[in-house]
Parts: sequence; structure tokens; C-alpha cells
Amino acid sequence: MVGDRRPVTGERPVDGGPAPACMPMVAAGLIALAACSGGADTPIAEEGLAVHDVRVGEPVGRTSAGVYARIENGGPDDALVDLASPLARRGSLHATETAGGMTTMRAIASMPIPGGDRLELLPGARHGMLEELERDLAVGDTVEVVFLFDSGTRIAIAAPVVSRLELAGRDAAAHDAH
Ligand SMILES: [Cu+2]
Repeated sequence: MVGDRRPVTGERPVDGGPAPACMPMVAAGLIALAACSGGADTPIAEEGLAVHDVRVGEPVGRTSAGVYARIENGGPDDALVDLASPLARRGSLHATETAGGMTTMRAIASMPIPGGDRLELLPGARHGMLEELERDLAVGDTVEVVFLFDSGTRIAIAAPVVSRLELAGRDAAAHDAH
């Protein structure tokens, strides 16, 4: 025991960037942990941008993989403009569209996130992609995904590769809650 005087720790990383709040190995502090435990309908209490619940989908055809996340913006209006990863030649942002029974993905340049709002990247909806993967990814691997914002903010998250079954199950459960 060290007595009742505890240091104030971890509310913001010392480099000034937004906290990668859902990474368990980062000392993200009580504010971030509380935010991580909240679902999509909880108020956005953080300052600035925070990226939560990042998952990389099991690659389809081995060359590209979807990226799914919940991004919360407790600061001024911003926009997600790109993704990057050391394991991919490039990233992209996609909208999923269904017309005449055909589902297609269309690249989009920017996904706005107004201040006080959130952006959800979900299977079958708006999502990110890592393209031209440098190596095979397997379920259980960890991939660094960097989220790039219009403001110049960059947030790097170590994200798990999850199976398509798990992606479908989680998002079905999330939609049931609405
Ligand atoms: Cu896509």
C-alpha cells in the first residue's frame, strides 16, 4: 500500500495526441476506460477524437481486409480521410451500396464526423479497407491501423483480425439494440 495519496495519471498521453483509448496496453486512464465500456448510445464525454472497438476483418481473397470501428469526436468538426497500416500498401474508405440486388463498394474521399458525433464503420455499411496486404493475415493476428483525419490528427490502434462470423454476430447484436 502506498497510502491514500495517488498520482493523477493517464488522462492524456504526453505526446499530446488523442488517447488510443481502447488499447488495453496503453495507460489510458479512467475517463477513457469509462468511455470504452459504453455502447453506441452513450454520450460522448471525451475531448477530441477517440477510436474504439477497431476490428480488421479476415481478408477476403488475401489481398484486402475491411476495417471496422467506432470513432467519437468530442472536439470540433472533423473527418476521417484515410487509413494506413505498415502491413498494407494503401488504405481506402468505402461506402457499400445495394442496387438491383447487387452490392458494390464505392471509394469515398472523406467521412465527416461533426463535433459531438460519432462515425461507425460497419460491415455492409461505411467501412475502411486495407489494400494490397504485404502478408497473409489470420484470425487472431494483431494489425496496426492508423486513422488519418482532416485536422491532421493520426491515431494508431493495434487491432485484432477477427473472423467473418464474429463480425456478423457482433454487428447483428449491435443492431438489435437500436
Ligand atoms: Cu470495401
